[in-house]
Amino acid sequence: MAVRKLIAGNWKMNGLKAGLAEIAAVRDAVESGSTAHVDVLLCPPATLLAAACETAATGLAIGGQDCHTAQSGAFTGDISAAMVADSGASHVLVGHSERRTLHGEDDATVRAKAQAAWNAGLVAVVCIGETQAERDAGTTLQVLERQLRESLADEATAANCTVAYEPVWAIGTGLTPTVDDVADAHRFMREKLVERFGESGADFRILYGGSVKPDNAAELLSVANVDGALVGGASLKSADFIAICKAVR
Ligand code: G2H
Repeated sequence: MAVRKLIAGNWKMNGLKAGLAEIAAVRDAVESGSTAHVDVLLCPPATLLAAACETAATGLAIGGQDCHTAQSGAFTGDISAAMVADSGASHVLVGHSERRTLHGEDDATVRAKAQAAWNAGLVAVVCIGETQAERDAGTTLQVLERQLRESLADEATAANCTVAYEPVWAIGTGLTPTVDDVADAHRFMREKLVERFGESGADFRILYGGSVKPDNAAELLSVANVDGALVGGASLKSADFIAICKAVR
């Protein structure tokens, strides 16, 4: 079954209230029907979640960038999945490589965060990907197999979980893997999902992320088993992000 593509924007630690105008512009593009062939998601910083949900109205989904494993408690500065959901958001990213690297999150933590997301009624976008050193060592597929196995709990379904493959060395660097490398990685992840979840493994979305831009989006998004994109830097400007949405064929 062909999976409807999702274009997701990850603003990371960028965006003040003025950035709501960019969200409004994406909403207008969605409402105009010009992106009707894809689903569109924006993940602004936590401070903008509630306002972004009000701005987005229907047709444009809003997500958080992270959540804690617990639903509440003494965790100063953290945000729970329940809080993300309470803001009106429908999705949350978990296990982004910047969280794994800069905050020491391992697969078990990522799995627990995804489960917390599901308990709060959110779709978890579970990020995985190999580092430059792992790539150089030729262990990309082993890393992806381990991260898929360990970061996804058995309760994962195509409805509550989206996988985002982001080669760490391609994030924010302007470097992208070759189309053949992307095809090999996505085919491998698809096989692993089907092996584990049966036929429904074919319905999981597998996004590609890492330096997706308007000028490379069409090529990357045409690769088999690439069911959308997770876009960082190029999601900050609505014109670029909308161009990427329109690049999907
Ligand atoms: C990867 C991606 C978005 P960028 O982190 O998650 O960022 O598109 O800037 O490489």
